[in-house]
Amino acid sequence: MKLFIYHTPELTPGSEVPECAIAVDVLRATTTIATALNAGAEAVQVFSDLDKLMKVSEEWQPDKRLRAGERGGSTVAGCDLGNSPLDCTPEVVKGKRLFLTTTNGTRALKRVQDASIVLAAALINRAAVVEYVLSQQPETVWIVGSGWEGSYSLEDTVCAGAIAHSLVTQLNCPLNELAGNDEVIAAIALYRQWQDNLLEMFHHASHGQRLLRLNCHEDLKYCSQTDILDVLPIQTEAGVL
Ligand code: 3SL
Repeated sequence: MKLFIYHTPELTPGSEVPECAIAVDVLRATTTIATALNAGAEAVQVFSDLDKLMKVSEEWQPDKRLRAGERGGSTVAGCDLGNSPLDCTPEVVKGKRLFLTTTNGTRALKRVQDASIVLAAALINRAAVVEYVLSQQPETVWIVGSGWEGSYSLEDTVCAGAIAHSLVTQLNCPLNELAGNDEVIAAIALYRQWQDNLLEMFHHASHGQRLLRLNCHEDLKYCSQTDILDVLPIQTEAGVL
């Protein structure tokens, strides 16, 4: 297995896709997706475009759908939900399809949607994702961070490092055997530095700061937990998670 980490969708190589792609947006899209599915959502369908989301979801029975939209951290007018994982309780999402658009996370998922295996990972479901990847043994794996509008984000890299750290530990192989690019080594080092203080790191990160300004303290706390949900958001043939 060769593992590559790309910090943003824009940094992935041209038209290629890997056998297995893992999209990461710890703050907060992939954390929200994992939480919604764990709480019994029927599926999560992601869109980079709001108008398309509105059009496609219109065809769905109103009591079976939830429109979730975020731009700049805030809820989009006309949507039922924003992008807070804390809103995805069983009472709200059970049995419903979530139609989700966010600033960056849904773009990362769209970029890798043609890979044979597409997963959405966050810290909260890291172990479930790693276990699945190890069971499939794909030749090439990409972890793609969402970043923020094309630039690097600390929290996605630390999550990529958490996944890479767990893979290299469980494969019990030399790091350079697994690492397909230097980003893998750097991300693991970042995770090992901060693994016991992830919430503190989120408070330093630029998007963490942005969310704190929007009073999302509890979101940061929730998103900084590791391995708390045994849920695998995986793209089906119908193109939903
Ligand atoms: O950029 C994204 O996709 C979002 O996750 C951003 S936010 O955390 O909802 O502000």
